[in-house]
Amino acid sequence: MDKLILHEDPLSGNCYKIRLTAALLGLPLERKFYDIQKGETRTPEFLAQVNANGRIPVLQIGDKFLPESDAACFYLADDSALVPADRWDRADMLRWMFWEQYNHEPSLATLRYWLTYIGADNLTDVQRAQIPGKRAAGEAALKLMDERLAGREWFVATAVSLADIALYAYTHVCEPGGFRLADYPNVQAWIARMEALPRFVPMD
Ligand SMILES: N[C@@H](CCC(=O)N[C@@H](CS)C(=O)NCC(=O)O)C(=O)O
Repeated sequence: MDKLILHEDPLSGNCYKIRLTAALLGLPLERKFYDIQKGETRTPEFLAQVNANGRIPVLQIGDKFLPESDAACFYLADDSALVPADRWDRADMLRWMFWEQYNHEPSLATLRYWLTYIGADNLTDVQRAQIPGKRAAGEAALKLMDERLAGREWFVATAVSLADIALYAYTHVCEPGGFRLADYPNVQAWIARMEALPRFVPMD
């Protein structure tokens, strides 16, 4: 495989997904850091060379740049056991990854970012007005995860896959966003299983 460079901000769970995938696969990854709070992903250089969408993570593979965390995880894991061989299971894995991006990350990750990094006192009125809706959506997402994990170890089939990695990234750090993991015991047990995986690395 070509040299891999992760353009990232270590506070981002989306970036961590890629780092965790590489670690579980034993793939070396160089890291290049940006501070999103200082707008470092919005400079003309970044927009021209790394990602015209102005966001991290971006996985650089040789001279190619791949934005979108779940696409980057897929690139790394495509030929590994983190992507199920069975056609149905592979589609089921993608189902959970798309759901993570549309229903899970926009509530759990956003509330963590707003309340931990921006700070409740610095939010705009528009952001403050969105908190109850995002809290309800996050609780609904955690409940759905807890129900899915009843009587099973992993989100898809019987082995850890990219679906687990994508969902773990912002679930295990959701409490500063105002969520209570103790209300979701199956999710808590799954978090412990993730953290016991060989070659697991924690978020910075
Ligand atoms: N869907 C994208 C989301 C990327 C994203 O929202 N990145 C955030 C950090 S997690 C970012 O770069 N924010 C800085 C900005 O928008 O200026 C993914 O999964 O990679």
